[in-house]
Amino acid sequence: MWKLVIAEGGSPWLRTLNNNVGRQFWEFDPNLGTPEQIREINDARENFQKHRFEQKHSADLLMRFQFAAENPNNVVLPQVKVKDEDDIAEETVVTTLKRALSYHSSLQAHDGHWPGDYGGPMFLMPGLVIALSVSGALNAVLSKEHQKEMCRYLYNHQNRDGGWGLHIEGHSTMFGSALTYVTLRLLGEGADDGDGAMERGRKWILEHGSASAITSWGKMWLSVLGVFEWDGNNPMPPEIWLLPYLLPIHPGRMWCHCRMVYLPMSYLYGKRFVGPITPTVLSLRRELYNVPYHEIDWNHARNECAKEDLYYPHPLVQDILWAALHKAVEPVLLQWPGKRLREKALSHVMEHIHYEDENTRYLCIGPVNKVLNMLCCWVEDPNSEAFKLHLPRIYDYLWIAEDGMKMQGYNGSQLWDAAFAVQAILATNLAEEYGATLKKAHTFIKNSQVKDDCPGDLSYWYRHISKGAWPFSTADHGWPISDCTSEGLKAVLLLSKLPSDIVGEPLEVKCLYDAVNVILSLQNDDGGYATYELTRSYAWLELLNPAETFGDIVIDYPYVECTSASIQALVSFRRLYPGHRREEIEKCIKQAASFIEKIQAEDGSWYGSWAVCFTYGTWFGVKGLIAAGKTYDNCPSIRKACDFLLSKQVSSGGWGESYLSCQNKVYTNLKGDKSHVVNTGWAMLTLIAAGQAERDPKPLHRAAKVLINSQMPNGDFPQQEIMGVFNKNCMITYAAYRNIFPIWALGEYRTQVLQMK
Ligand code: LAN
Repeated sequence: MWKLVIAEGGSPWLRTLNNNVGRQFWEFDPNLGTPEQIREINDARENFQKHRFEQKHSADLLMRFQFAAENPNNVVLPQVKVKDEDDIAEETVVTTLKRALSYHSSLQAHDGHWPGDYGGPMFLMPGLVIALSVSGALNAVLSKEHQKEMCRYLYNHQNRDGGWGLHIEGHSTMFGSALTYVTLRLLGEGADDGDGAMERGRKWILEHGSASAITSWGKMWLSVLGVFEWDGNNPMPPEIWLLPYLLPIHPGRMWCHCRMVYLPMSYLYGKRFVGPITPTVLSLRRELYNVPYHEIDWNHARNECAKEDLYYPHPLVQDILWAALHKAVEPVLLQWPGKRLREKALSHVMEHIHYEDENTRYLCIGPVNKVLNMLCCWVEDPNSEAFKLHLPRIYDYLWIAEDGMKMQGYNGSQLWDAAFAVQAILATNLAEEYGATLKKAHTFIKNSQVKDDCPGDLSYWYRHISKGAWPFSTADHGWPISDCTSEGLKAVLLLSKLPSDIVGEPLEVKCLYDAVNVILSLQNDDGGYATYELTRSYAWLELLNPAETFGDIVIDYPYVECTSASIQALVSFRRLYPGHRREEIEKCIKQAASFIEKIQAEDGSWYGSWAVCFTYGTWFGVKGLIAAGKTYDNCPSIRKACDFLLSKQVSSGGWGESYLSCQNKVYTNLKGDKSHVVNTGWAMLTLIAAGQAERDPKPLHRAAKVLINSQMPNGDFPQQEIMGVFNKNCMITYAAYRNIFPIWALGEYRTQVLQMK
């Protein structure tokens, strides 16, 4: 049976700063599990498979089964339901909350964090499997059980039409389909395996323009594997790193995720690296195309892209630029004396790769650059220590649920979830009963703060300060993020107000100051906040975004979420430490608030970029303005936002926003105007914060009824549609949200609506 392991190392090649706090990975132990437990898992798998076209999101059941077995004494109060929304008794809400909190506490790991599934995107696992295949490490790293579960996952997420999407709920794309097909083949599946699934996959690919119409990132992976020619790729010259930083296009000015992905890609491109040409590779060259491989027009393939994949089509400037680089510049750089420059650029790039590997304890910033960096280390030296140091960190990115084993979008969402969970629990006013949970979470948050800046001259490495920041996942990952720092700071400040015999010792004041320093340092001139760094270049650079499936990747834009979280954190801090950097904080809050007002849409909403989307963004927009001292009565923005949300309440009383909102930037209900517990939670939190209870509590009662009645017999809430998003177009799972936001919203409902009656 599979077992989730927490905060453990287990490899001499594993680097850690804090004893692996927050680390989560799955291990297979053939001797584990009673027959009943194994049956329970198999039933869940079967059930998922059976309903996979209606319910595409798994419910993270393997982890839940494990925690249930570890907490046999977790008492659950009897379930309560509401019939009449006009008469919700406080007792009913309190019972619902206690049931939800006991359940959620039972999912907390011993190091204080809430582990969970952070899957969703379908384009991540192929990178891992291709990198491991070409470096010959596949079977050493991924056991037969791993590979079996990965195949299960890929088959489970095949669409009805035979293709695979960009993410689990998405329509079929060439990027998803060709890469998944290749991955299944590399994992040992035959071209006709899977009860016709492989054949249907191939058919989808061949009918939609074949693998030559895959997106640029797909072309790169297929080239590494040897089933696509490097000549069919647009140039990614490593020399760009040698340009002066003054130029707006310098990669040091790009969004760190973009920069960190194109860094190793430029190495592989610059080297024209191709893995060993095996029989499977030769066979794939036949399976993936409509014409014989040697007849493919690679120059034409450079700009081909299936229409299903095109979210951000290349503007003409790009085509001209890539053609010029491809035809005129590359030939020079591939021959002496241009080759000398190429070599210099490659070694410069490799230096940066090693720096980033070391300073993330070989986790790297995300799943794409993790496997690319790992492969670059192998290409540089197959026997290198660097490659060995990469291997144990692969498991940090893998997760298993009843739909199979997936590769996650990060090494988890540990800090983010814990910071929200603390705020949610405290909102219920039941803190004392859940003191043990809060204490553990507090310890976790304290252990996850980033203690130091990266070493060396930060500007040489294009790194911002990190000392005092909170990361999204773990301290070992270590990349500082504006809103993670803010949510982390908000959580520890709230906890510092409670008795330390209940929640543990507060964080040292100097650590709070460090966090504030990070937040202040991240404000842009226009008052807004981007994600990891200051905005370093111009929005027009997006014209050069070569990734057809993603929007807004080239620079780090300011976001309503990041800006609002920063205001909230600084306001909470100022209340407790009014003397510290007073004027700077004052000014920062003011400018951030006017930035938020400025970016509000005409209809009163805010577009959130990191979850779906108008309900999420509007929650942040309103919370930020209220923290900055605005009210419904004195601020038209808040009034408009409330009207907006009220106009989107569905007939059941909840809110349900589809992921299509993000892509199309138009509010879209879920199919059948269904409500979703997470959207309902955000909308309630927003309206309650804006004083809806005093004006007309009826919409809040209706929403509370939806949440109460959605609770499951064991205290859990149902996993509904996928809620996270990035780069406008790709969805990502936030498994803890289904518990956190109903708790938070019902908590506020209890204290701000019912107790105010
Ligand atoms: C994340 C996860 C966390 C998220 C929040 C903190 C929630 C947000 O408020 C700010 C942005 C941030 C940090 C974020 C940015 C984009 C990420 C890193 C991700 C969604 C997780 C995965 C995604 C990353 C870009 C995926 C790899 C794909 C590429 C296109 C490079």
